[in-house]
Amino acid sequence: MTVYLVNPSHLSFGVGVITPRWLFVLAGATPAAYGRPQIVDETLEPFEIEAVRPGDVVGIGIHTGNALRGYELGNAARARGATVVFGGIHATLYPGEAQQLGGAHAIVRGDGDLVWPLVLEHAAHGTLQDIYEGGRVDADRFVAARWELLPRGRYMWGSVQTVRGCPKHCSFCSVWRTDGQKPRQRGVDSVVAEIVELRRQGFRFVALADDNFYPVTLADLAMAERQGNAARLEQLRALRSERFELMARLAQLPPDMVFFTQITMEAAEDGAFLDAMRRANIKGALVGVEAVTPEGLKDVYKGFNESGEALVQRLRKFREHGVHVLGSFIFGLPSDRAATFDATADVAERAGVTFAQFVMLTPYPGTVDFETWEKRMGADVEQVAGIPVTRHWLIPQAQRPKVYSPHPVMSPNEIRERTQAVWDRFYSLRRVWARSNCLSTVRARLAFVLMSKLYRQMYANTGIATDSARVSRANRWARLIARPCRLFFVARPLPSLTSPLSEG
Ligand code: B12
Ligand code: SF4
Repeated sequence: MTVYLVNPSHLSFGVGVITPRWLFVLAGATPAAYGRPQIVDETLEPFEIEAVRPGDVVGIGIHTGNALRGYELGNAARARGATVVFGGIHATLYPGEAQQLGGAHAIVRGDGDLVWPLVLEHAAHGTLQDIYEGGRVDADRFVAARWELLPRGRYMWGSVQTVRGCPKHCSFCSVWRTDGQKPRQRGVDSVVAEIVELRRQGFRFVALADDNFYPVTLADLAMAERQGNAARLEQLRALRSERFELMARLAQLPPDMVFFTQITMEAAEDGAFLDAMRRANIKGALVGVEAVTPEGLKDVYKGFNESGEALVQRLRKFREHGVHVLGSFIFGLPSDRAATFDATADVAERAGVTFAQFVMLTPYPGTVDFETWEKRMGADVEQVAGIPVTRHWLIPQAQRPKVYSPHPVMSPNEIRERTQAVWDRFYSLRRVWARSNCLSTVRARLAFVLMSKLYRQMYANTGIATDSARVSRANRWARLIARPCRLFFVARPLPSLTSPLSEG
């Protein structure tokens, strides 16, 4: 019995940007008795389904965007006599769908780390259940990724998770509902061991695949103190000091390492934390700014963010402490008006963010926004290819419309055009070149310009429907430049690198 772990994608580029972590974690959770799991990442090459034999187990992990391709693979694997198991966020949210449309014999909901060996045992003995509840595994039981199974020369960035879950409750985000609001923070040793393994192989760029790298704010500590809640205070302090310990250990790794993470803007309150990030070579972080007005922040339940001038000052703090910001802004919030677009672009510029993304409000399954939108669309919702748009991920890729939350005064087209104009403005050559002054050599500045343009090209796809000619042009372009781009990210392998010792 061969165990396949498959990351579906309808597009393959030969080279991937970030390692899909779940593949290597589930490989780590696969007992040795089943042999070496076969890892298939379709963002590199399509799955050669002909290799699958009766009795093999094919594990497929899906998020909403790749669910349909996953179902195609599930049906094909089942037709070849394999046992098909689905997992991942989308299967967790819609287990019935994978059963009805994807040929699933079983679904794993939640974390796969601990339940996967049981699923394999049941598959081997023919006692498989329909659904397994993987739940939310405690941080000290997270399974480490098996990086020795990485195909050579294929990825630009490794990915290591240090904390899962987020205490906030933004309306457009599913993380707090699926991963929970209690931060599950991994022990320092296991995180560092994985990073060392990646650097040994020549990865110097590592994405810290966290929901929120700053899980304990100063306000949380003050609140616990005010409430006289000694146990909570101690717990929060322990989490916070573990963050500092992790960063101190990262700071001892080879100086060519570059880390990137996701963090809330609250971290700007804490200069010591930002300094520790800089020393740890956490050079950049995605900060969910979302909106620049108090009304916009209220729209998405993100009242803990600042707006206006205070926002500009908060974002500047990151730069002042040597941490670059990738600002993430959302357009199409109910309170947005025509003037919001320019106002947002102004804030992004004045705040000195190094990169920015401007996305249109999209109702993702599992979010509060999705529930409101689905209810509002009602029973006689518009259909494309016979499928209601509230199940847009089931519409064949070529016909799949982009789905946006309806707006009280602007049409999707107006929002799209205005959003594109903001991308054009922020990534104009003149502005990118001016931003590159954070670097000292002309060569580095030119590389910055190239990366900015690449980023803009990859993410500014805000079309209402997917134009297949444009997609295939963009794909050819991405395939062409992906290989040389990878060389920029890799370093000489350091096979004898050892883990830095704890300072304690
Ligand atoms: C890091 C990250 C990224 C990175 C790296 C992606 C990569 N190549 O790995 C980047 C920045 C590139 C990214 C991009 C996007 N992301 Co993202 N990302 C994440 C994040 C923060 C962590 C993912 C991760 O590595 N987790 C660690 C692994 C170990 O956990 P896991 O994937 O959940 O897998 C576990 C279980 O789900 C389960 N499992 C998973 N698969 C399988 C399969 C089987 C068979 C079994 C048994 C179990 C199982 O077991 C695993 C171990 O416990 C998640 C949030 C989250 N907490 O999941 C969002 C998240 C997955 N991303 C999300 C989104 C929306 C996107 C984008 C569409 C954003 C955009 N607008 O461009 C793109 C899509 C990219 C793509 N085509 O894949 C959403 C997905 C929502 C949804 N319903 O699909 C999430 C949940 C965040 C959110 N705000 O809601 N992302
Ligand atoms: S958007 Fe960010 S801060 Fe808000 S719930 Fe999701 S992970 Fe947490």
